[in-house]
Amino acid sequence: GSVASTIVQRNPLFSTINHDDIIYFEKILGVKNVIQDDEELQPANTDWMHKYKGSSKLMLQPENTDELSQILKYCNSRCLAVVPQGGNTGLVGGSVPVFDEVSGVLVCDAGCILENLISFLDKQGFIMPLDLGAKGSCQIGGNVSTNAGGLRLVRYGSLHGTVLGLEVVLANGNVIDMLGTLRKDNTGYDLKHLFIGSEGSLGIITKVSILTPAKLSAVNIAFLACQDYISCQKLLFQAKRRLGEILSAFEFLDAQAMNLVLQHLDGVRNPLPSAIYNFYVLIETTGSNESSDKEKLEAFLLHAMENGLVSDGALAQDMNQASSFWHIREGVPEALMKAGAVYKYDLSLPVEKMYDLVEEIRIRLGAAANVVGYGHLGDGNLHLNVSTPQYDDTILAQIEPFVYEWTSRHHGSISAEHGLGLMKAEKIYYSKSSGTVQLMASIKKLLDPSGILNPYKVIPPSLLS
Ligand code: FAD
Ligand code: 2HG
Ligand code: ZN
Repeated sequence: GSVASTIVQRNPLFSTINHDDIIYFEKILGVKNVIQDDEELQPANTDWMHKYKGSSKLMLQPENTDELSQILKYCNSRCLAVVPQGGNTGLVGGSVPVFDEVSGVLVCDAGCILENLISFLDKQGFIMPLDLGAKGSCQIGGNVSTNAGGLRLVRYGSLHGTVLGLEVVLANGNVIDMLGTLRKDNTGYDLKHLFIGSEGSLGIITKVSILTPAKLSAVNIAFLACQDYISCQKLLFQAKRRLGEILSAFEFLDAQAMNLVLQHLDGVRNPLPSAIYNFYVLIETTGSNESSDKEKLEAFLLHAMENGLVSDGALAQDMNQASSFWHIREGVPEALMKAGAVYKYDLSLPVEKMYDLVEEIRIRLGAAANVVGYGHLGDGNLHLNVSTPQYDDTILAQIEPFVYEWTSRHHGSISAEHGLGLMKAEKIYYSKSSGTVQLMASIKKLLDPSGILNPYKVIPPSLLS
């Protein structure tokens, strides 16, 4: 697809990098971790969607907190802007883990790749409380900074619940040790929460302590088809009651999303090929007793079929099949990327209203676009994606501000889990009151008075000048 450029006027208060800066950074980090080569910078200056382009001339790769602290202190004194970056899988514009087996608390560096943490814990009989399609490249520091939701939130809750502590470096280089490992600690303000989901705008996370659930032996996955959206809703209602404590994921995709995956991803097979259905639902259960869990799931499915909620379905018979079901759901963003240009919206909405928006946008855009709805139905989180051959401002004008106004009218959130980034910094008022945004700006000014951390993002820049 082509690139949609978002032009940001550079803040003239920021300095530009000079030769002395490079010498200083090389002294602290060593030559190999100070990168100026255009070819090496290019991937870091381009987001996962190839939609936003940066123009940073320098990438620094600190290897520990102390190095990061020294370079931030220097950048702050020189008024050099800094963009924190983890795995660069964000969708809005090395490492030694330590583990306590009894409490299940993992303490690790922010640069740990999520999938490596998952494998590390697997050997100890634990799992990460979050899982997402980008696990192979995203880093736990990036996950915490975006407060990533993902596929298991319905069971284990958000990172505001599972992150027990953080080490953070502030813009002035001060290292703040909040790396507690306690479940309960009501001594004063719980400041780590400010950094969870603040998208690198208040400080850089260097260490994370996180509560990890035990790995349970019985995991079952069903891939189901529903003919209409009301059946998906009823199925969710039933799943919460009949599967209760073993429900670990409830995801959905519509026929348009399914078609994209089948068309664009190699080796994907439709588990329910006998007919075309309007919706597909993936349900996962995780529990400790194989036979009783299976019995529960089968009784739930039988009831759903008898009541006409489910038109067809398949239960994974082995690990390969289970991962092939997950691959379909997790593959939607990649399939969309391959299909061309994408307008992405990540919305929290009341479940009963959620799909009305997809249908309304479909009517607005007609044949000009492929409108796709999928996401974390169990959490009330819709991923509305509009796919077109190229970026086109007339299409954008038909989607925005309509989609934001619609969401605001239904008391939803314009960013359920991806954050605001550059894309939505100016849209924050659709979901937050002006008093709340003012308070956010005051906190930003307190922690980062020169505004060097992730400029132009999260908070409308006009509030910070
Ligand atoms: P980056 O993209 O590098 O950075 C993201 C933001 O965090 C930036 O603002 C950056 O400045 C900041 N940041 C990064 N590291 C730090 C740090 N150490 N300290 C301070 N700030 C930092 N998100 C979900 O919520 N749920 C999903 O299910 C989900 N699935 C995805 C699937 C795919 C295929 C892709 C590409 C993305 C998906 N995402 C999902 C988006 C999600 O935000 C990221 O995947 C992930 O959380 C970002 O981690 P990262 O290390 O790549 O961060
Ligand atoms: C997912 O749930 C991610 O697959 C990405 O959050 C959603 O690309 C999207 O719209
Ligand atoms: Zn998601």
